[in-house]
Amino acid sequence: MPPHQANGLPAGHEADDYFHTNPPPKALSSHQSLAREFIQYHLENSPRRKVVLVTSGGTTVPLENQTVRFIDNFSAGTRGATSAEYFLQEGYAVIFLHRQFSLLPYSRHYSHSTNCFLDFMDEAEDGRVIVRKEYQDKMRRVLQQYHHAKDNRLLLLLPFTTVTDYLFELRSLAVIMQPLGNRALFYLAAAVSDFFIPRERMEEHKIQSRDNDAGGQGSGASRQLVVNLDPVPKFLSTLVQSWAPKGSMIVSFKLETNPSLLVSKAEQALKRYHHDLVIGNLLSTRKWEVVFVTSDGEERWIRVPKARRSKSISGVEELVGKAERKHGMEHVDLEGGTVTEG
Ligand code: 9Z3
Repeated sequence: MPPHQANGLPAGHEADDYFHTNPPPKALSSHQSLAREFIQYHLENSPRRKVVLVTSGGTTVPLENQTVRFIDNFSAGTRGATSAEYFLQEGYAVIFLHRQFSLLPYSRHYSHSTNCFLDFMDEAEDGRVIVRKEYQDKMRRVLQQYHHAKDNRLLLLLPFTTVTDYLFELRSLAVIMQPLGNRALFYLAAAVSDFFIPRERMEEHKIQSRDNDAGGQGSGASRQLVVNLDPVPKFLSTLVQSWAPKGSMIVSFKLETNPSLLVSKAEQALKRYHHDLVIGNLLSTRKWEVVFVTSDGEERWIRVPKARRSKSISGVEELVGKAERKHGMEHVDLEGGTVTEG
């Protein structure tokens, strides 16, 4: 018997209803074809290849169908993009489902305001544009890894924007990944909105301020915009129960701001969804500490020591060890240690 939701419907029903009443993203069928080809390629060419779906970045909740305003979820995509690089290093093929324009594996080193690519470049005496001497070694390493991933078709980049796009994509990808069986891993680092506006209640056009209404200015409460959001169905239970391949490993992230809630919320999620692992993090310390919470009651903190805190924590190596133990796989050891226990 599938577990029941607060509204009395079995877990899958709420999600089914969601997909009938909200429109799929325009790119869904082209993304499905790309993902099918990607999985097929790896099944045929390297049948032992493990494939991870990494989700990354925040989902939006549009307030209008022709969207001018939207609610956003916090996430730059650092965790997802960094983790994808480490999964690639560990020999995984990666489907990177990411918020459009958020950070991407490899290019993340040279994008965004703090890492503007122009600051890494120079003009040589003969007028050629070159990489500055002090950045050559690192950029060569990043470039080699990037080319390795590209040349071996190990990285598939698929963008989403809204929470509805995200859920349609997640469902399709999980189903497409079914032939992988226990070689599939789900690493759900995207920051997914808990609330949304259902299609039938969404304004078509830009919401007007009351100033524009015939009959005058309006003030105070009459000019407030009251937004009424519904809860997003608990898709994680449906992912675990029916979309994902049997025997696959499913890892979700839990983001909190209140330290006293983090571990209990992670435990609650595991009890509710019956997946493998919740990686908890706090907004303020997420770059150097995470907690692994497993259904057997294990609570394990992984910390980057103070001296190395300029590096982002990924936790992937620890996780890969767990996945391999779960499936009795041999471990392929690759360099690039990221985490240290503290
Ligand atoms: C996370 O907790 C991620 O680690 C961060 C990464 C969003 C904090 P950045 O991209 O940040 O490096 O800037 N993701 C949150 C996952 C989430 O929203 N989980 C939901 C939940 O726990 C659905 S699985 O309810």
